[in-house]
Amino acid sequence: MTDKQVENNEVENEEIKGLSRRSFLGAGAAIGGVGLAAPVMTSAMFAAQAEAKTKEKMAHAAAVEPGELDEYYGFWSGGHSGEVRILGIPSMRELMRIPVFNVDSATGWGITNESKAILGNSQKFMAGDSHHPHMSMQDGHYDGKYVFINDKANTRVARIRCDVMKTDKIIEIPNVQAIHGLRVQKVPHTKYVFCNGEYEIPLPNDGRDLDNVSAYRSMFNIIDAEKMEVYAQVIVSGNLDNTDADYDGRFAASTCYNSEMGMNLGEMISAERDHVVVFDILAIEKAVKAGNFRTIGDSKVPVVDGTKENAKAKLTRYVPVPKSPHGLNTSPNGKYFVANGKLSPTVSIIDIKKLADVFDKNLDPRKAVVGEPELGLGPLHTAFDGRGYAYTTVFIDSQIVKWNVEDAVKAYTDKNVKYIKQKLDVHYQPGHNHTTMGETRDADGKYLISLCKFSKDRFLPVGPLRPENDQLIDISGDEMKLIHDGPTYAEPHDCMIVHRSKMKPKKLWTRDDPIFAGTVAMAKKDGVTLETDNKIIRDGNKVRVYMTSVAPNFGMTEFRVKEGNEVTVVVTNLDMVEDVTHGFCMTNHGVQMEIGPQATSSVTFIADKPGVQWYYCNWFCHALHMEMRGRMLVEKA
Ligand code: K7E
Ligand code: CUA
Repeated sequence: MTDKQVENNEVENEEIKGLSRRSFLGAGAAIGGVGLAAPVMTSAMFAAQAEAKTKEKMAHAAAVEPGELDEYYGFWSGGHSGEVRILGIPSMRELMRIPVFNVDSATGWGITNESKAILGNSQKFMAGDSHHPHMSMQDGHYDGKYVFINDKANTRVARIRCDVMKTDKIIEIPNVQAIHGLRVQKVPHTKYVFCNGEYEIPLPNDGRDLDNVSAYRSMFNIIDAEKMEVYAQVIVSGNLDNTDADYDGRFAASTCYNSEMGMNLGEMISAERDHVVVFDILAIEKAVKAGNFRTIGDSKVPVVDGTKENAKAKLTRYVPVPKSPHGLNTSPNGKYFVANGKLSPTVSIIDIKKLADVFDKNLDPRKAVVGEPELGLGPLHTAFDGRGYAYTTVFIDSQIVKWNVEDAVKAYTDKNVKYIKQKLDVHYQPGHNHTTMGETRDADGKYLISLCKFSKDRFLPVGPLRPENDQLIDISGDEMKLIHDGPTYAEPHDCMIVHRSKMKPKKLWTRDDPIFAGTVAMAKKDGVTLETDNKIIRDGNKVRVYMTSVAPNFGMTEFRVKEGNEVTVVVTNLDMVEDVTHGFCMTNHGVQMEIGPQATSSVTFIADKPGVQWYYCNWFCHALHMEMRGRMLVEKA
């Protein structure tokens, strides 16, 4: 055992004897260890856990009964699983998974022609790392229309349509590497999605300047939300992390670490201060309209210079904050940006009104910082309840800190003012947290989710790879109360919680849905009416098989092709019944897909095996679901 592990296990044992977790994790942090090693489960630990469970059960009595509906939809990112998940809050029941950057066997995402058309050139990646799901807004209120999400792994941004809960656009962002922080413009509406290119690279990154580190840059990206095109990019000094927008429609702000432009850890954390970069979106729009931009390589995207050295352009300002800040969150009253210290035990409160003076009257940017409360070790992200309180995750201390924002501002000049209201242990090491409606004007302060990176002893051990722990906390009263442990698979970095009144998902597809418009056009060319026809079109080596489905039948129970034919099967689900989804699976061909009620889906494969190949419906649809199948007869070439 290493020293760290020994200490960690001792610490776990102390916890059972009743010592506070805070003191031991604090001690672990003090010697530089974060206490991450998984403990060995002892019977005493199981007993302690059972006791804790009973307590939590009592608190949980207020949760959702079977058959009842949740009050909120939660959109969870799926981290390096590449997907998005929908949970009901407060039950924490997982309602749906939306494949985005991953390949999904159940729905055929990444397999069907419709999904490949959306994935475009990037379908070759088959992997992704989704961090930040955020919903479009109208005047600072969720509009229930889209959820946007980044792919850090392959530098992409995707859009999910909330009427059908499917991804409808995915774009690759040029000239940058690793899209990380992502938020939407809140006011006047989500015209733009803001996202950060995290890693600095040469511009263009075509093999030049490999060793010329001083030429590396990272950029802030402004995406047209409706067109899903990059509107403009802003070169910055340092590399960007998280971002958020104001409630006035003028500023976005990003945390910026590595102002040193270092290439390794030691170099990256040498300076005492890094920055929050503030972007004047209106000034950037003006610069683009005036043609004050350049383009890079083959990309046509306007690129403007927002580096620290180019201060005279007034596109950006750099607010110094303690080194390596991480989360950036706007208070729902629109007054403050809060930058979370990560390596500093503080968060920096930036007065958004004063930022106008920083840009317009040359006020010293540091003067916009109006509070820097000390909260604990490793502050990462902050959420708000709409009643003046903020909730910050402190990673190393494994806690949520509830603090009063205005009191923290007062404490900046009057050390006697207390601002911390409560510290709650969470299990363990939280990253993001999120309150109900908390990133909008409608923050209602009912629930808080703590997305804990480690579950350790909270669940039955399932091998070396453990679930994470998304904890539900009741924040409606004076005190935060932990009411539910939610194991989750890798790795929900972030979530957003929207009241159900904002959502109007469809029950059936409409036949003119743009997601399958391409397939409808192909059928039209073939003279096929999808809603009535069961037809085979032979086009040289290509065969297109059009069939309908009505539970428990495919419109075609056999079709004949030649070995080596490229076969496209198009299925139109004529069922009008809510929740009757069919599937199509061609055995031994790696082909399957979902066809929702009134939808059309298609898939293309090579019939490379002579003989009888059965296809079947793989979404349970009817008492005779097992019988819903047919034969592809493949003649030897
Ligand atoms: Cu803090 Cu990618 Cu939002 Cu993870 S980031 S925690
Ligand atoms: Cu159709 Cu199962």
